[in-house]
Parts: sequence; C-alpha cells; structure tokens
Amino acid sequence: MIDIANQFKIESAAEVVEEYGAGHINQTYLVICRNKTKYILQKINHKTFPNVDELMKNICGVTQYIAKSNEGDPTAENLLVVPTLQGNSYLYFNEGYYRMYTFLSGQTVDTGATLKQFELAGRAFGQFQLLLDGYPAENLFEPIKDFHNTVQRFRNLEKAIEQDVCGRVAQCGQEIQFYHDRQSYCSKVLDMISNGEMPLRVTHNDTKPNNVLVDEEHDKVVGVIDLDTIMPGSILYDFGDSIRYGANTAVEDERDLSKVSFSQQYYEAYCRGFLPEVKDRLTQCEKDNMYFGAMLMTYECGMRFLTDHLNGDTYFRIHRENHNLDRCHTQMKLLQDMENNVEVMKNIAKKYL
Ligand code: ADP
Ligand code: GN1
Ligand code: MG
Repeated sequence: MIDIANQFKIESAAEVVEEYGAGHINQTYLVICRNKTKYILQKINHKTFPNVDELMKNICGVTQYIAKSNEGDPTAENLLVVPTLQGNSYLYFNEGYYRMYTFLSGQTVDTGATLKQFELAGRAFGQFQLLLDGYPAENLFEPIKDFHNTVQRFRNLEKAIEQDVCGRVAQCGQEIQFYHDRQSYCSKVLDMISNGEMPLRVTHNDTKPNNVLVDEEHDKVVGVIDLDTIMPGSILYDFGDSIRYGANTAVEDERDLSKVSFSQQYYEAYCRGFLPEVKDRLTQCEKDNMYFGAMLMTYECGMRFLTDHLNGDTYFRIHRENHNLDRCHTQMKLLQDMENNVEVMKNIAKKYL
C-alpha cells in the first residue's frame, strides 16, 4: 500500500498506510507522509462502479466546481483529487483501481453524535446543495443506474425472492411481507418527478452523516465526502437518507431492536441545520413532501439490505453472519416508528421551512 501511495503526487514520501473509516463500499486507507501530511487513499469498489473513468470525471468536475465556489473563503478546506505521478485521476494497479484525496479535518458524524454535530451535518449537506448550484447536470454520468429508483429496487427484491440463490427466502417471510405491504411507497416520488411536480437537482444521494466532516468546537462545517453517487435526484433523497441513519437511536446494524427508534430530537436538529440553507430554493411540492423522503429512504435501504441478504451478501460489506438481515430489521423498526410519527415529522419540518 505504501508503494501504491507513492504513485501519487503527495507532499513527501508515504510512511504509514492504515485502514480507515467505516464505509460499506470502498476500501479506505489513511496515508501519513514523512512530513506528517495526511491523505486518503481508496481502493475503488470496481464491482459497484465498473466505469471508473466516468466516475472519476464526475468527482473531479464536482470537487473543482466546489473549490471554485469556495474561493472567497480562506478557511475552506477542499476535498480534491490528488493526481498520480502521470497526472491521472486514478491508478490502475494489479487489477485494482485506486484514488487519492486530500484529507479533511474534523469529525465524521456517526450514530452517537451530539445533536449539534447532527445539525452541522444537515448544514453541510444543505450548503453542499448551494455550492453545487448551477452545476451542469448534463455533464454528470450516472454511476449507478436507478440508484434511488425504489420501483426498480422493489423489482430487484422480487427477483431475489424468485431466484432464492441461498435458500434464505423461507426464513424471511415476515420481512418480505413487510416490504410488500408498503409497495405503494415505491412510486410516490418517482410519479411526482415524472409528472413535473418534483424537480430533479444535482444531489449527493448517499448522505449518511459519516459522509460529512464537521468541526463542532468552532460550530463549522468542514466538507462533504464520498462523492461517488452524485447525479440528478430529488432533494428528498438527500434529506431522507441522513435522517434514516442519524435520527435512529441505535446503530444501523443493532441486534437489540428495543434500542432502535425514531428520534424526534435528532430529526429536529437535522431540520434546523438543513432546511434553512435550502428553503428559498425549494418548490412547495418539495417542502410538503420532505418528511416522506425519510420514510422512503428507510424503506428503500431496508429493502436493499434484505435483497442483498437473499442474494448472498454480494453488495454491502458484511462483518458477521446475517449482518444484512440485522440491518434490514433496524430499518423496518425505524420505518414503523416513523409511520407512527408522521404528523410530528411534518410539523417539525414546517417549522424550519
Ligand atoms: P465508502 O464509499 O466506502 O463509504 P467513503 O468515501 O465514505 O467510502 O470513506 C470512508 C470513510 O473514510 C469516511 O466515512 C470517512 O471517515 C473517511 N474519509 C473518506 N474521505 C475522507 C477525507 N477526504 N478526509 C477525511 N476522512 C475521509
Ligand atoms: C452505502 O458507501 P456508504 O457506506 O457511505 C450505500 C448507501 C447506503 C448505505 C447504508 C454506493 O453507503 O446507498 O444507504 O451504505 N452506498 C452505495 O449504510 O450503495
Ligand atoms: Mg461513505
């Protein structure tokens, strides 16, 4: 890994390379150079992102655009792609694809974060939306087709049930029923997009709060990371996925479901950070349905975990047996809790809109 790190234009020779972070998709390493400068080295998940060339064009375009928008702010830290010694945005080595990023300071916002940190995560994704304002969406390649097409995600579940490659369907009757019972959620936003009520924007699409860095001490946003899934989408997806992850009182893979619940307090903290940043640009339809983004993302993500469990865990990295099924269970519990709190969710969002 040290040899790989030294293939990039870094400030001084790489001395330490260690595994870093808790993402489910890429393999991430922290690089520490002789002069103590830090970088992030990633082995790109080539199975998830087969077109690395186009993926990196997206990321270079977006990071440069944001850096330009930040030019007037001397305190801004920019996420930038560090080129290889040959001047490329990634390195192909031994059948693997690697990229290097500048290291951003601050804390990622994970489960167990303070309310303030979660509010800052909201502010970060809200500001991200503003920083990308005007970005030419037609230049964006779609790295994962139908990423938040929940109707397609439902079809994928159906296919997994039909194929039953691991013989797990028989044990997952209740979970399958749960997603079937709520099939009507799938097309709600897509229908609004196709009939022109809901605009498409350049969105992040993977707004787990551990994809953001904040500086709580200085009440400051550092930046947004994990830009693999930037593409046109609804702003409901960005709002919703953060809530799904961060307004859960337990971790995403908690086995003790009594610990899992929807936190109104965390939901409100995120609304306080995110909505004031974006509200002036939102349409009435987006405002009215923002809360539903949280339900939809919780439904969709749980369904993806179940599908992956049935398919034999080929997508999300697992660390124990039935890990994806455990993840699915937390999303089911959380969604039920949200369903019991719809009016509360609507009212809180309204307050910040
Ligand atoms: P994945 O797609 O696997 O989630 P990420 O790009 O989110 O990969 O990186 C995984 C983790 O690595 C992040 O949650 C964060 O903790 C850390 N990380 C990634 N990029 C940076 C960066 N530029 N600066 C600081 N930490 C980073
Ligand atoms: C993945 O890459 P990461 O760990 O930030 C996934 C998201 C899911 C999330 C669930 C590209 O996010 O869509 O919501 O896991 N990213 C991709 O934890 O599929
Ligand atoms: Mg990530």
